[in-house]
Amino acid sequence: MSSNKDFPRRVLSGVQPTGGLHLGNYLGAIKNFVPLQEKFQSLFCVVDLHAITVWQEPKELMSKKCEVAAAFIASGIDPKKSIVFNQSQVAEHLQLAWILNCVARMGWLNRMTQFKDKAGKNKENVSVGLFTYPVLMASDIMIYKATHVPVGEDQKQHLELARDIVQKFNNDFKKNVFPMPEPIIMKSAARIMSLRDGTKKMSKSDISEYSRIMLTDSDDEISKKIKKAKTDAMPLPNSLKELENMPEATNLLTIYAACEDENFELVFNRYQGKNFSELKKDLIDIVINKLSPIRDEMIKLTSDEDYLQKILQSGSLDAKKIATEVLKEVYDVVGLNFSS
Ligand code: AQP
Repeated sequence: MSSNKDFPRRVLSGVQPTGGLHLGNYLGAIKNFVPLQEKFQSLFCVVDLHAITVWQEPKELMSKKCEVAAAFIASGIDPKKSIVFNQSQVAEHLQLAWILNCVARMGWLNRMTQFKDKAGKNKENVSVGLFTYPVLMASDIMIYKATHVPVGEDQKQHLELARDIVQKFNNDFKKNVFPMPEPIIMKSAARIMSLRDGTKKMSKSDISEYSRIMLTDSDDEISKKIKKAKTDAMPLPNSLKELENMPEATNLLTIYAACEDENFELVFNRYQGKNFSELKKDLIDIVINKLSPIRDEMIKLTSDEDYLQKILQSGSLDAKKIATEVLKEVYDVVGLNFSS
């Protein structure tokens, strides 16, 4: 049985360098990392080994990693308070992942909906890595004995799998090696949806650029994308009940509330019965206010890739110190270590 009381509280989360970060990544994940670093020992990771489960152009990968590091720092993550690092530079993630592959069950992985969504009809032709991705994610968490994992709602199922793996590992080896990782999912922005279709999550891989606001978008681009966002011809409804069948309106109000750290219902009350043009006009200002300082800082930071690489390298050395100890303990427990 797992109990977390014997473990220091530690946060781990990661973002893939798959090319550009959007408002969903920011509101659903990165923004929430910032206050956590004040309360917990925190590790924030650029997960390039996850990114290469689908093709990544080798020449572009380093810049993409630097862009994620820049987004972390520009959003308020302080590399002096948190460990900001690069997954592939800490090989222990992979060593533990293999052991966890031997703990996780095929049936568990077969249930992962993100694999089904991403593989689609092409199931026979996608990489094996895309299928085992959630085991590597469990390893990312467990190699630091992380107790808390802030993620967007789309990652909830993967986190549940990580919890199953923790439980089975501790039970199989009859030792409380790993704490049970708790998800931290901010209800207010758990799932930011596409601006073109309120039933689909905002995502980098959507073919329409108008579906997402990027952290690097200019004020003009933000304004154009919000103006073009899908809405109904009718004004906003007068009750929350009617809003339930309006995913695009709900999404715009969610973005507003999350950017302003305001209660969703209060924002709704302000705009109920009004035309969408009024909501959109204010939302443009709010999103620009929130994102433009981050974008400006990101532009400054990404102009000095050496600096960002140094942050990632130094963070990776700090992360490795924790990971080496945990892996040694795991090797002992599993019976893989020599006695001298
Ligand atoms: N739309 C979203 N709303 C809220 N949170 C989101 N996250 C992603 N999209 C949304 C959260 O962002 C963190 C980092 O995600 P990631 O870039 O590592 O991978 P992802 O979830 O696969 O992002 P995308 O944009 O959806 O990529 P593609 O299109 O490649 O699948 C995670 O905590 C995630 O929950």
